[in-house]
Parts: sequence; C-alpha cells; structure tokens
Amino acid sequence: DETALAAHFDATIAADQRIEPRDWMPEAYRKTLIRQIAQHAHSEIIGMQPEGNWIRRAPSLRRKAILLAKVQDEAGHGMYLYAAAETLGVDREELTEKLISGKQKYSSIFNYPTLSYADVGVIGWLVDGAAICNQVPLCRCSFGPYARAMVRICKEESFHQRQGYELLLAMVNGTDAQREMVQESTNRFWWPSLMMFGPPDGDSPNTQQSMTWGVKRHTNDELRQRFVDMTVPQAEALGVTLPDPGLRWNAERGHYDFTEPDWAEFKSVISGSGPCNAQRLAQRRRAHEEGAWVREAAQAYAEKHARTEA
Ligand code: FAQ
Repeated sequence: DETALAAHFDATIAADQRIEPRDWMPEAYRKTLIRQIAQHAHSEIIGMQPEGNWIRRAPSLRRKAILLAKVQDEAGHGMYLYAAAETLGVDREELTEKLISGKQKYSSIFNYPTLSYADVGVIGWLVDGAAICNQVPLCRCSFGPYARAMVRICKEESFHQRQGYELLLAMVNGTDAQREMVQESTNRFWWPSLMMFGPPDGDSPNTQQSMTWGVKRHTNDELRQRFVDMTVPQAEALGVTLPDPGLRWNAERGHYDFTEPDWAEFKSVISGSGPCNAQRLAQRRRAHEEGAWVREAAQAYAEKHARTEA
C-alpha cells in the first residue's frame, strides 16, 4: 500500500541510494524532476544558438571544427536529458511544446547576445565553468537516469570549458585589440554567469525540498561561491579583470567576497524580457516547424518496419 511504498522511498533516499523509473515516488518528486530536467534539456538546446551564431564566422578551420564539435555535444546533451525526463512519464514532443509556448523555462544565460568571437571563449570559460560547478553534484542526484546522464555530460562540459580557456589564452597572448575583446566579453558575461546558479537561497522556493530529496546537493548560494572561488585565480592567470570592485579575499571566511548580481535583471530575464528571449524562442519554433517533415518521415519509416515485421 501507499504508506509502505512511501516508507520504502524515504528509506532509499535516507540510504543515499538511487530511485529508478520503476520505483514508486511521490508525485511532487516526479514533478520537480520533470521541471528541472526539462529546463536543463531546453537550456542545452537553446544554448546551441548563441555559439551557433559564430560557426560560419569562425576565424580558422581549426576554430570552426572545435566550435562545431561543442555545439553538437550540446544537442547530444539535450537529447540525453529529454530521454531522462521521458522515464518520468512525459514525452519530448510535449516538453518541446511547453518550451516554445513559453510554459517551461531555460537558463537565463542564453538570453544574452554573442557579440564577438571572444564570447565563444568566455562562454566556454565562464558559462561552462558555472555549468560544471552546478552539474558535478548532480552526478549524485537521487534519481538514477538523471545522475547517470550527468556523468557523461560533465565529462564533455570539462572539454568545453578547456576549449574556451585555451581560446582565451591564445587571445590574451595576441594583440592589444584581442586582449580588449576578451576583457569586454568578460565584462558582459560575468554577472549573467553568477545568475545561472539561481536566486539567492532566501528567495529560492525549490532548494530546501530538492535538498531533502537528494535532487540538489548544495544550495544556489553555496555553488555560486564555489564558482567565484574557482574563477578568480583563472582570471588572474589570463590577466583579465572581473568587473566587480567588491571582489576580495576574505581570510576569515576562507572565500572571496563578491557583489550580488542585479536580481531585478534576473527576474526580468526569466520572465521573458531579456535581450534575446523573443529571438531565441522564435528560432527554436522555426527549427521545430521546419523539422516536422523529418519527424513524419521517421514515423512513417518506423511504421513500415513494424508492419513488415508483423
Ligand atoms: N535561469 O527555486 P529555484 C547548460 C528558476 S548549463 C532560468 O532556485 P531550482 C550547459 C527555477 O527554474 C544551464 N530560470 O529553482 C551549456 C524556478 O522556476 P520554476 C542549465 C531559473 O530548480 C553551456 C525559479 O527560478 N543547467 O545548459 C534560473 O531549485 C554552454 C526558482 O528557482 C541546468 O539547468 C536560471 N538561471 O534551482 C549549454 C542545471 N535559476 O521552474 C550550452 C540543472 C532558477 O519554479 C552552452 N538545474 N530559475 O518556474 C538546476 O540545478 C536548478 O534547476 C537551478 C535552479 C539551480 C538552475
């Protein structure tokens, strides 16, 4: 009965073991996982756009090959994550509909424009850096399919972060104009990168319950701090200044102090009014509509084969 099933669920969580799709789970647990995994999948898919913008303008064949590989990985991550969400009883088509009708979110970071090639490097360094910080703990998420997807995704994110850092290293060792491009891009992406971790803990309705369930392992503020601590020495190594006059080492806390990002801007971006929200969704909608014939053809092919086998 339900009480015994709930007790079994609680015991599995308490023992830090995995919940699998066949297991009983509270409806709210299922709901929050669908919400988070779908949002994560959508982010990977929408996240192809800002960098995809530069594939045809890459400065060399080598840079183009690297960028193509990275953007293709993001498509793969999206597919992986949609498949993980499907084990919870939803389907990809339904999730895609919710994305393009604006009912489900995707990460705020992808609503900012990419204005120069340095952005490709800075996205790899800061955005993938933040993504890794946030996602490594998700490899220990209590829901098996999500945790396992995260292991592979994190390995690829590490490659993405390194490619960004390597591009920036090449640029900062180049001309003054290239160094200025890197600094200008860092100035634009620093604050939005901090916002990727979500609202401050006091303003985060989901954190507490998600931590109790072992979906999240750290709070938004803990991970944001970890990201700042990790990034400051990398900025120093690059010779880039992070655009926060309040950034300083706090020996007592053993962490860097930093200024809070503009949370009003964050709210405006996640409610649809960021600089590129409309463009990103319109592009996604267009791609979905233009791909309808591929889905129909795949369906017809699958049906034909099913008939032949029967
Ligand atoms: N953007 O109560 P919380 C990538 C929403 S990395 C938009 O704190 P939660 C790799 C939140 O959904 C980016 N919305 O929520 C890549 C909730 O709204 P709802 C993707 C945000 O879930 C790199 C409300 O605010 N990574 O794609 C954001 O406990 C380069 C209240 O917030 C993931 O999705 C935000 N930044 O914590 C690809 C990681 N923050 O749903 C291409 C998995 C919060 O109630 C290129 N997700 N919201 O309407 C998570 O770890 C969590 O969901 C958080 C939010 C930490 C994002």
